Amino acid sequence: MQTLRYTPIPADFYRRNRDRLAAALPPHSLVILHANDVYPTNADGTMQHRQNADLLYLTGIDQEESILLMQVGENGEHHDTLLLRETNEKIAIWEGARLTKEEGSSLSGIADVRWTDEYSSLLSQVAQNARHIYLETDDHPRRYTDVQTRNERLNAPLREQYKNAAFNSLYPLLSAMRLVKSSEELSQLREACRITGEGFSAILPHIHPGMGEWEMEALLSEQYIRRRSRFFSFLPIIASGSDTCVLHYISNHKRCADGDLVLFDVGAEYGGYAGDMSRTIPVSGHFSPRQRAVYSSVLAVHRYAASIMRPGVLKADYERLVRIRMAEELLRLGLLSEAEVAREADDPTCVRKFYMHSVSHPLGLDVHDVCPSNPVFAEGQVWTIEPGIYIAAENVGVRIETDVLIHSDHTEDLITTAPLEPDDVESLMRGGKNER
Ligand SMILES: [Mn+2]
Repeated sequence: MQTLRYTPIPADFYRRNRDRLAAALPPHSLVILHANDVYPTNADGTMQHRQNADLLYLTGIDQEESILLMQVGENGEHHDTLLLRETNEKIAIWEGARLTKEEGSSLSGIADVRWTDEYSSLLSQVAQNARHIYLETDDHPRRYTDVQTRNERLNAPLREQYKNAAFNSLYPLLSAMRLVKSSEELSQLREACRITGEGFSAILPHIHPGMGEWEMEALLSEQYIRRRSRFFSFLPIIASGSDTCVLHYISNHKRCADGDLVLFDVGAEYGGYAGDMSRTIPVSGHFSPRQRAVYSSVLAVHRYAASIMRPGVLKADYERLVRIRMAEELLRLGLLSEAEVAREADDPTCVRKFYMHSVSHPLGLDVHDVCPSNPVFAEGQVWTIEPGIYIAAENVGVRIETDVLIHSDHTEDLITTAPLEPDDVESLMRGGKNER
């Protein structure tokens, strides 16, 4: 299906991903992967469909009720079947036609495409012979929900039905694969990051004291959607004053008072990939001396983190080194004492009073993308770098976040379209008007 909104990744990428997954599986494995549900709201309402990221990664199919079956043979050769929801007259009139078999095949590179009404009979044929059955489980360490996913619900009876097969999770394999980005993914991520920064820079000249946080959100969404982003890649955080210290503030309902900082943690989604950027600005257009001091400390920690994010470094060691560097800045700002820092010089947990989160997470199809536990940095990975200092007693919260691609000897900032230096923030906010 032709989409003019964004350029899809060619089918060869999805074919390669399935080849690599199959090569990692033991002989006579069966992979079963379902689309995510369309989640209900109230009455006859639903949320917008959000595709299962692993299914998207292996097929490129962004449609509800889709299913991928992969039958792996003796030597990694595999036969793949894509099952799609068939369009009927009612669907065509109310929702618009769904993918044809030909469209499904050309997007995914899978030759064997069928309608979902064949699923039960096909599954019972192929599952009988499988020695290993690989299912989707969401093992993200921070996942917390009572809601059962479509994969969990539809796969639940299989363990009883196919007692001779060994059941395994796809999560460790796919999270390791998804951590290193291909050139096709990088071009989508670069575009998501470009839009994220460029849209933000475009609204800076229009920000002034008294403006509502929601009005900034409205300006930003216009900038993103005009640039072909489908929507924000996560609920945008636009927090002024005391709420700059609320890490996941999303109500965006206050007017900004003169002298406030405004913390933006926002991202545009492009072609299924997420941008994720934080910038902190003075709503008046000028940082106070204290705000500038805190900003400069966060920026110094940010630059340090980028300088030590190198292939071969253990993520946990990197986080610890950043905490040590952060302690220096918190000392300089008068927020911690020498004694507090000296007590745990190797890993000063006292910094947690003013810096409560970790500095980096992987980025990709998901904003907090999947990765194996205890990851090691490597070339081709994309991570955020987002230190912050939050001083609730002073209504000063500053977070600065960029998205970077790891190279052999440096990290490349993918968001070059938004200012980092405090002078550049102020100058963009003046927007050429020389009011100073
Ligand atoms: Mn982030």
